[in-house]
Order: sequence, then C-alpha cells, then structure tokens
Amino acid sequence: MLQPLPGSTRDHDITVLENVARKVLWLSSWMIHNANHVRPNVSGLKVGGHQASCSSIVTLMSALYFDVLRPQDRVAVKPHASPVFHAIQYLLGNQSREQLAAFRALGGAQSYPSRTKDADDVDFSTGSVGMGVAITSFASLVQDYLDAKNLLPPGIRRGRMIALVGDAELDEGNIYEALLEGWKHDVRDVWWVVDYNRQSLDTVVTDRLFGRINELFESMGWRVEMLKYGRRLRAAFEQPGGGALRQWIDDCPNSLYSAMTFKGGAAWREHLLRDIGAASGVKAILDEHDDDALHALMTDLGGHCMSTVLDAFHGVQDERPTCFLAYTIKGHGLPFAGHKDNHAGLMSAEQMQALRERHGVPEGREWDLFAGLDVAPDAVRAFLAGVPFAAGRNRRHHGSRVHLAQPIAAPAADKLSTQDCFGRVLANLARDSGTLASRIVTTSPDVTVSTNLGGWVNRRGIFDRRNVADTFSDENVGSFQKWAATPHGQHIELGIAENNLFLMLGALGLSHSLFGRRLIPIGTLYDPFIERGLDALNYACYQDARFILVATPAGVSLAPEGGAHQSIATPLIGIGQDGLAAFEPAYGDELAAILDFAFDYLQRDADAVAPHDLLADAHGGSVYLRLSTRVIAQPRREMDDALRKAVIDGGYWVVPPSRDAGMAIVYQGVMAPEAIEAHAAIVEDLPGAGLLAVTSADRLARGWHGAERARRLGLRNARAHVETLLGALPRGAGIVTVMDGHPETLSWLGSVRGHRVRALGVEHFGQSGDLQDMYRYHQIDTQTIIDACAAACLDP
Ligand SMILES: Cc1ncc(C[n+]2csc(CCOP(=O)(O)OP(=O)(O)O)c2C)c(N)n1
Ligand SMILES: [Mg+2]
Repeated sequence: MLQPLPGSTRDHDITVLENVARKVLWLSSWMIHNANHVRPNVSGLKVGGHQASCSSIVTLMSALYFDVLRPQDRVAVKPHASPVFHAIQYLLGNQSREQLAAFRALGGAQSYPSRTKDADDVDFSTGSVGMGVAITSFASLVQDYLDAKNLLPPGIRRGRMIALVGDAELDEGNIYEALLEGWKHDVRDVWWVVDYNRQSLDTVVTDRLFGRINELFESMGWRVEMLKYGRRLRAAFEQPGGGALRQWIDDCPNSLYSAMTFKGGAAWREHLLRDIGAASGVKAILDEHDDDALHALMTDLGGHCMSTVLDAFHGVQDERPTCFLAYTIKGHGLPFAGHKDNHAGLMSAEQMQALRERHGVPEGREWDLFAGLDVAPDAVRAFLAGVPFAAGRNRRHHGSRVHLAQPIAAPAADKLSTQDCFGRVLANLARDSGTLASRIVTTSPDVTVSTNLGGWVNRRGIFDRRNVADTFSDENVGSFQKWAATPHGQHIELGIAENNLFLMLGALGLSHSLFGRRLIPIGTLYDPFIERGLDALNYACYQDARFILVATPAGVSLAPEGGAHQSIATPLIGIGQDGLAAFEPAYGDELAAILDFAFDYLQRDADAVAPHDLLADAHGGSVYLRLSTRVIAQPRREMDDALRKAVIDGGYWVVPPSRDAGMAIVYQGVMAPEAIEAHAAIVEDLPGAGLLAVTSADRLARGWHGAERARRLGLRNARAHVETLLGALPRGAGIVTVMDGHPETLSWLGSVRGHRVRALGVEHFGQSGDLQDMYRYHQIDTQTIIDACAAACLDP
C-alpha cells in the first residue's frame, strides 16, 4: 500500500519521491561518467568527480529539496555532492542539461557548488571542507540580527540555515570554533545533517567517533537526532533473533561493516552464521532472505530509508539547533559501495552499463527526467510542480544600496596614526543618524578595544538577542567601555578565533543577497592574524561577500610589542587575494577618502564591466585596510578630486620627478616620514628626484594587469594608473622602494616601464625594540634609503 509522506503537508506518494531520488542517483553518476568517459578530453587530464560521495547523500538531499525545505531555507551542500545538487536543480527546472553535460568544464556546472559561478542558485559555496558547515551558524546569527531590528524586508521569512556535512569534515577545527561561538550567541534555526558514511578520503573513520560527536553537540545545547537504522532493519530487530542481529551490527567495527557492504549478501551470511548463527531466530531471518535481499537488509541504514529520513526532518519543529547524524554507505547503490578506496573512484564503462540496466535507462536517454522510473511521467511532473522549495522563484535578493549624506571628514590633527584616525571616524559615524550608519555592523575577535572600536561601541552598543546588563557600569565601577548588550546593538563581539571573524564577515557580507537587506560589515583584527583565518577570508571572498577588513597594527612599526605580532607577508596577501582591494594609507585624509570609497565599492554589483574599467570597479568587492599605530605628522593639504582619485587608484607623486630625474623614492604606508626625509636629503645631489606615495600596491598591480589584458583584447589606448605614474619618470632612472612589509609588494614596479629597482622592506621575523631600532635592524630607516639611492646611482 502506498503511504502519504509523514509530517508532510502534501498528499503525495512516497514512492514518487523514492523514484525521484533514484533519478538523482542516476543523473549524478552519469554526469560524472559523462565528464570522464564520454565527453572528449583534449588534454587527457583526469576530470574527476565523486560518485561514491554523491550516492551516500542522495536520499537525504532528495528528502530535503523535494519535500522538507521551504524557499527561505538556505543550504550549504558538502562540496563533493555538487552533482547531486545540480541534478536536483535540473529536476526542478533550475539547471540546464547543457550545464550538466559540461560538469567540470568551462562554463558548466561547477565541481563544488559555487554561489558566483553556478547558475542554479547555490546558497553557500563549498569546497574547503568545514567552511560551508560553519557559515550556516553565522548566517543564522545575521538573520537574528536583522530580525531583532525589524530589518527583514516584508515578504522575507525566517528560514533554517542547513549544512549537509561529510563526516570527515567534522575533523576540521573551524567547525568547533563556530559551534562554541554559536552557543555563546544562542544560535537557532540551524541544522547540520551529517552524512555519516564513516569514510573519509583516505580511509574508514574511527568507530568511536559518533559517541564523541553526540557529546560535543549536546554540550553545546544542540539536539542530536540519530538516523541509524532504516525501517526494514528495525522491523527485523522486532523478530525472534532480531536482538542478536542488532547487537551484532552495533558491535560491528566500521571497517568490517564497510568490507561486508562491498562484498555483498554471501559474505554477510557467512559472517552472521559464524558469529551469531546459534542465537535463536537468527538462522530463520537469514533463511528468509536470499543473498540480494540479505544485502539490502543489512545495508538498510537510516540515511538511505526515505520514510526514516522524512520522519526525522519533519519531527523537528522548533528552533533548537539540531544535528542529524544519518548513517549512510559511501557508494550506496553503486558497485564500489563500502570499499575504503572509493572516494575518488569512478565506475568503469562496464559498471556504468550495469547501472544503466538496473536503472532501466536506454542509450541516448541518459538525461531524460523520466526514463526508467517505476511511476508515470505525469505523476512525477505533478510531484515536481508541487515541491514547496521550488515555489520561491526569487531566492536571490539584492537589498537597496545605502549612502552617506556627507563625505567622511578626516580628523583635524597635526599628528595622527591611521588606527587612531579609523577609530575617530567610526566614533563620528556613531553620531550619524543616517541609514548607512544604521547598517554598519562591526565585529572583532576580542580585539575591539585594542583596534580602536571602543568609541563606536560605546554609542552603538553590543548586539545580543536578549538584553544583557553591563554589570561594571551598574555597579558604578568606572570604565571607558560601555558593554551593555541589546537587540539594538551594532557590534558583534566574537571570541579570539580569526576563522570565526571571517566567517562572520562572510555571512554579514551576504546579507543583501540572503536576506534582502544590505549591511555594511566592518571587522577588525591585528594584521598578522589575518594569516590565522586566511582560508575563511578566502572563502568569504570566493562567495563575493562584501565587507571592510581593518587590520591593525601592522608590520614591525608596532615595535616593542614583539616579533610574534609583526606582519610581513600580509601586503602580498592584499595583492594576491581575489575579491579584496587592499590599501595601506599613510595619512588620515587618505584613509577618509578610502573609507568613503569603500562604503560605496562594497555595494557595487555590476555584472558587466566596461572594457576601460581596468580595475573592474563597477563590480565592486571587499576592502582590506592595513593600518598602523605609528603616529606621524599629517600633511596640510586639500584633498581635491584628482588627489582623491589617485589615492583610490593606488598612488600619487608627492614630489613629481623632473623630466631628467635620475631617481625616485617610492614608499607605502607608515614609511612616509623616512621616505620624505631621505628624499629631502638626496635632492641636493639628485635634483629633480621624485617621491611617490603608494596607497594601494594591490590596485596599482591590478590596473597594470588589467591594462595588459585590455590591450591584448585590442583596446590599444588602455593605460593603467601605474603606467601613467611611472611614465613621468625617465626610463633610465632608478627607483628605491620602501615599506614596512615584504619588499616584493613594490619591487615589481620596475617591470612596468623597465626601471631599475632596489626594494627595501621586511623579510625576517623581527625583534622587539624601539621604532628606529627596528627600522635600522630591518634596513628600512632613512639612512638605508639614502644609501640605496646612492648605490642605485653609482651602480646603475
Ligand atoms: C580543507 C580541505 N582539505 C582537504 C580537502 C580534500 N578533501 C575533499 S573531500 C575529503 C574527505 C571528505 O570526507 P567526508 O567529509 O567524510 O565526505 P564523504 O565523501 O565521505 O561524504 C577531503 C580530505 C578539502 N576539500 N578541503
Ligand atoms: Mg565520509
């Protein structure tokens, strides 16, 4: 008898859903097979794909997408289940056959689900395992943040943030950092569905893992739902001998269970007879099943039993975060089921032929939605037309842009550090009643005060869903920091875990797209600790999340604080990281101009970029500001439009070189005083020498490569800002570059027009010491700059 779906509001037939899931298994297997064995392969390189990883999660994903999910729910799919996701979207009419056929080819469905590259509405990109899991918790926090402030737009409903997790992903430490942070923020409406196939890439995972997982989640306030056995096995356990059978499976090591799964019915029988054949009732159970039926029974795990899966998902109706631990088999329904080496295994042509026969798919109808199903196409069509998830056509939102009424003014000061300037600008914005200021969300991993966000936080407050008193203030204990937390607060305080900072920024920076409301996220941390969270930063950029990253202090200029806190390579990260425009201003007025630009830049979203837009500025992106605590004298000047533009484009001549100049000094950031001093010293002997300020080596380099690309495409008059700048310097002139960071950040400038470069910078982890001692030690002090200029002249 056919049964209605348990808990479902829809009166349809579970058999149809099981058939659709079967089709998903076929399509995902075929998609990978087609890419590897059918499509022409010009280079001969392996294409790859993960048929086994797909098969273990087919039932879980089919249940979710075709029955459980609502349009407002958001999902991070485990990376190697990408073909399953694309097959499901194909069935739902959101993915084309051409893209499936081009799986892993240029322009085709992506190897791992990608928000930016895939056409079929990926909610969260995945690929680096653990990242997609954790971001769901932060996305839920963003949803709470908006909800608490009534910022969820009309018509946009709260959803569940769901991660589909490979069991080996649970080894990634960033998951536990996120779990702890989520617990602190009382996170809700988060589901993590673990595809517990007990296999990783290399091997079979340890037997005792599930117990630990249970405890970990429960200790963080999560509910754990175990989906261990399917309906058939549970029924067998009720028969005489069923208790012994259950005990045998419960005690069975993962590796033995996997090996038996691979070997099949006869092997199960032999083992069971040997181990528990004498127990009353067992023999009868075995006799009732032929080898195929016994194999089906013994592999009837919870994660492959549709009714068990639906019961579990529909059984959770509250907001408590829930981990579903679904037992599955890697390679379920495929010839390498259970084999420990199956992770990247691909079915051979013969194996695929056998699968084709089992699925009843005729040659030439491989992409057909209905071929080989046990139910009539009309029933499937009707079923798909009623899928609740598919009712939401526009799941990708935009969120209107917000602007400042007034440009940001730099604080008036004779001397200033860029970090201090940043703090004061934010403190001023805290008094701004405009919309943009109301959308700023700051966040920091326990360095809010030391990165100068204190003034902002004092006015705008800490965010919490509930009101949390500031006990020190209530007890009249004097403090400059007011730390009461309320739902109105605009700062999200995180524990010291830089991965979490970047995942938080990633989620906040997708708010416009996920929840239809634009936020202006600003995250602060110490510059060296960018490297601590680098993969999460890369992950946020990969998803095109939009945020401002303020990294301070930076370099050896923090001097006495010591080597462990000095950053050397971060300027290179600034250049190398896609999606992130990196700036290192020297002065307050430059920083103010850059912040003005950043607030706009991070909201831009043009898909098509004009050929002359060498920096693709119309598309926008995120911004990284490398700031310093070093206080330096500020220039007295008007920031006119030309200077403002040059600062944004990456640099300007402080002293333009003469037509016959033999030398130029180029500096970035806090080395301005030394560069100016050295320049003043060399112009006596080298009249006409230039002094160039670099505010963004990243944008200079990007513009240069952009211009080269544009010229290759025929735009012959394309000219990058750096080409114009260095065009003012005679070709035979020398350049000395100096910065508090890796010298290769600027040394490439010599390649633009063929100038000789001597690059000064920091290459070794430093010592503690006073500023000038540090500069001398690392040879970026004034005298070394002068000496380098002399050497460049004497030894051209
Ligand atoms: C950060 C990171 N390290 C390594 C990999 C390579 N890798 C891809 S899948 C995988 C194992 C995944 O096992 P599991 O999560 O259990 O997924 P299954 O295929 O078993 O479902 C590894 C190591 C990766 N994608 N990301
Ligand atoms: Mg696994």
